[in-house]
Order: sequence, then structure tokens, then C-alpha cells
Amino acid sequence: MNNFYITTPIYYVNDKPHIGHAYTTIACDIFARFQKLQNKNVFFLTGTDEHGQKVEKAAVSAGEEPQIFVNKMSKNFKNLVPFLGCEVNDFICTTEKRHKIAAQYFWNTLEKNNQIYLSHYEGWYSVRDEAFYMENELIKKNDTYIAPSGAPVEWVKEESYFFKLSEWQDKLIDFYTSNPDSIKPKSRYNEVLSFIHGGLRDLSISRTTFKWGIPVPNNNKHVMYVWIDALCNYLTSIGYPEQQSENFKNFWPGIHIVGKDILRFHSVYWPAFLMAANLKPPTKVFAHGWWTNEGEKISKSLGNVIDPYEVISHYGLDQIRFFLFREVPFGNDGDFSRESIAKRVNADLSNNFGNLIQRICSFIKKNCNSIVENNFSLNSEDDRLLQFSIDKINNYRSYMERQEINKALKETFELLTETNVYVDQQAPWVLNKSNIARMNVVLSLTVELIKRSTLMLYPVIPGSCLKVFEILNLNFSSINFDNIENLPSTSLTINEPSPIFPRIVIDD
Ligand code: ME8
Repeated sequence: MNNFYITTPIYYVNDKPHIGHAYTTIACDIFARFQKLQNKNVFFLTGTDEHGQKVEKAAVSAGEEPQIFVNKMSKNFKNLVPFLGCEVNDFICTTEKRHKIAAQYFWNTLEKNNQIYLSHYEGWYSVRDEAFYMENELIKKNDTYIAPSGAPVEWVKEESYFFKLSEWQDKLIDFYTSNPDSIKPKSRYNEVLSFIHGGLRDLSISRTTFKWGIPVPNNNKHVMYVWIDALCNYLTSIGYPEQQSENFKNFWPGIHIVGKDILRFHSVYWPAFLMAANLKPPTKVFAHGWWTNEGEKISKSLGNVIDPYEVISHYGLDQIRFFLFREVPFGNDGDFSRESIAKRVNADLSNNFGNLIQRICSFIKKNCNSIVENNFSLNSEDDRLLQFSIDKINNYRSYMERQEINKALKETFELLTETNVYVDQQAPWVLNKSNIARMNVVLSLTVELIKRSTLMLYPVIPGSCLKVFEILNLNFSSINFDNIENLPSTSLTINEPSPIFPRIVIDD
């Protein structure tokens, strides 16, 4: 399979983006870049979720027409994408015409397949989560109920269309039993399966008490429930309802990367909707963890929302990209602490990676007229290190395929640490006075290992890695994971080295 489709959630435009949104988008960028280096044909999608009661309320409080408000707010998310160093193939807005066509076609298909009926909904709804809750899911606080997420809930009573979710319980269990890797991490898979085993009730999929949504075909009194509208974005972008279009044939189904807060929508409702519309369920839903700020839940009311523009301007883009994915296993919760950023960046990027490049390249410039002779007459110790790099690359690749970024990074840093030890032991500065041929072997192998490690780091810190390739005078566009183990056959003239990762000063 040579195609790779990856998506972020589409973000609500009721507020400005924060570090949590940036996190998911960067994660997808890392996987997209990695797969491109595996010579895959990649489609990476992000965008904004612009309908629903929550967004409508935000427009009202801003005193603006909803469409004007969402266009303005969506730009904040769109502009953030390149600022995060992410390269997407499409940015979808759910108020676009192409999406209305796709979502209504999807609805009609469900209706044609006898999956929808009209009835009445009476129960709890949280506008903040845009979710319906059963009473036994709620938490009693003083005299009221709140959602498990902490959001307020209200009792709603309205005519509603329902999706026959209850009919999909067994089919979902069958699907997940035969595709155990389609929800990750494993703990999330278990959580979803036990939810499904607990029994599924039909799902309310339309609202009548507000207007800001895609109208239900043939009944303008109703707008689609925002989640059915939102989930369809993954289809719209690749050409649905044209199922014969090149993109749709190539890319459906794909991998959805989401926060754990919206796992149920993606791994219960969405695959059921899809199967009910004769489409394949997602290849995988990966639910990552939640970021807190210095130990506190990030929330507007606490005033501790982390602005990606602020932290990136302060620490640097690759420093933040690196910290987010090196510090915490992808899937676990993480704490955004400024001290940890400094420690991580200084230890790994400045001391380990940056220092290796700096000292080797300065040495080559000073002592070898900037030329690496590329002599690979390796002795057994060199061979051992070369083999070690092959093992590390193989481990790295399989971790990245499984979205275990921090383990992939750990492999990379083990290689860098070994390379640093090798340079210390071989001491090219001594060989320079005693054995030039041997010095050339040591420098050739070291530069080769820097090249390999740099490719491994590229998906996470692309900008800095391009600078390293520039210093090494290597043509990045011709290097990938299929040819990474090829040794160069000609000499190499490197460029002027300049420090790439200045140490971050830790404030007292
Ligand atoms: O849920 N830590 O949009 P949303 C980590 N529109 N990730 C976080 C985070 C945090 N503290 N805060 C937010 C919606 N995120 C729907 C999605 S998809 C068809 C519709 C990230 O704006 C994380 O990916 O509330 C989470 O799932 C997403 O932002 C929620 O974004």
C-alpha cells in the first residue's frame, strides 16, 4: 500500500488555537513527513469545525454574523499551520459548499439504507462538548449534573432524527476483534470495546433549537448534529461523494489522530456511520493524551492557556516540536513546564546532536580544508557502530509506523550518544598527527552517522535538519529511508558550520 492519509480533528472556531491544537497538528505533520521519507504518497488534512450551537453562541457573544465570525476565527487556525512548520495538503472549513454537498449526500445515503428515523429526543446535552450524555455518565455536583469532561449539561427536549446505532454493536465488536490495531494505544482500544459491550443506544443526529448547521435534506426545520457534519470532513476533502475520484480511491480509509476527549466519536459513532453508508471504517484512530500547564488543566477561566505563537517565538519552533514529542510518550498526558523544555533541548539538541555536528564540522573545516575524503575501510569497531545504526534505523521505522514517536526519538539519541562516544575514543585530533588514512575513516563514518541521525530527526525538527544537510552539503531531496544505508562513493566538501541549537538559559 503506497498511499497514506492522515487527519487532525477539525478544530472548533469558538476560540483561538492553543498548544493542544498545535500538538495534534504537529503530530500529524511528523507522521506525514516520515511517510514521505518512506516514499509514500501522502495526503495530510486539517481544518476547522464551524457549525453547531457552541460556535453559534460564540458568534452571538462577539456580536457578529456567524459566517463572518467563523471566517475570521478559522484564519487563526489556518495561519497557525505554516507557523508550526506543518505542510498540509488541504485545509477544510465545514461551511464550504463542497462540504455541505458531501454531508448531505452522506445523510441521504444513510436514509436510503434505512439507518435514520424521526422521533423525539429528551435528555442531557452539553453545548461545550457538543455531546449527548446518559444520566449514568454524569457527575453530580451540588444540585446539578456535569459532564465527565466537567462541562455543564442541560436538559433538552426536541424532535430529532436518530441514527440506528444500536444495530451496529455486534458489527463494531466484530470489526474491532479482527482489527485490534485500529484503535491505539491499546488501553484506548480496551476502553472503547468495553463501552461498546456495555450496549449502544440510537443516537440523536439532528437539532431543531438553533439554525447554525447544515440543513437536513428535505426537512429544513432540522440541522444536522454537528458531529455527523464534522466527521464527514474526512470524506469531503478527498472528493466524496465522488467515490471514483483519484484521491478517494487512493486515500480512503485513513488514520485519524485525535485527542482522547473525542475518541468515542471517532471510534464508535464514525465507523458505524461509515459502515452504514457502505464505506470502510478508518484504518486507525490514535488517541493521544492531554497537556496540562505546570500541572494545571489548561483552561480559559484559569487564564493559563498556552499560546503557540508565544512559546515558539520564545524557544524556537523545532525546540517546541521536539519537546512536545520527546518528553512525553505519544498517547500519555503531559505537563508543559518551561524548565523541562530547557532541560530537554539543552541535553539532547544542544549537547548531544548540535555539539557533535559542531565539533566534527569545525574540525573538518580547520584540518581537512572542509573535505571529507570518504574512506570506508572499516575495522571491526567501525563495523559494529555501522551495524548499530542499521538496527537503530530499523527500530525507529517500526516505532514511527506505530506512532510511538518518543521511542523512535530514543533510538535516534542512542545512536547519537554512541557516535559521540566513538568520536571521543577515536580522537581524530590525535590521528591527524599520526594516521591521516585512519582519521579519514573516522570522519567519514562520523559524518555518515550524522547524516543517518539527521534523517531520523527530520520528521520532528525539519527546519534544523535541513540546516544540517546544508552544512554537510547533502542534497536532502535525494535521501530517504530506502537509501539511507548507502555509503557515499565520492568525497564531500562541507559548508561553514554554524551553531544550530543554542543552549537555553534556565531562569532561576
Ligand atoms: O473537539 N492537550 O474540536 P476542539 C492535548 N471540533 N490536545 C488538545 C488539548 C490539550 N489540552 N486541547 C485540545 C473538537 N486538544 C471537534 C472535533 S473532528 C471531526 C471534530 C486537541 O477544537 C486534541 O486533538 O475542541 C483534541 O481532540 C482537539 O484539540 C479538540 O479540538
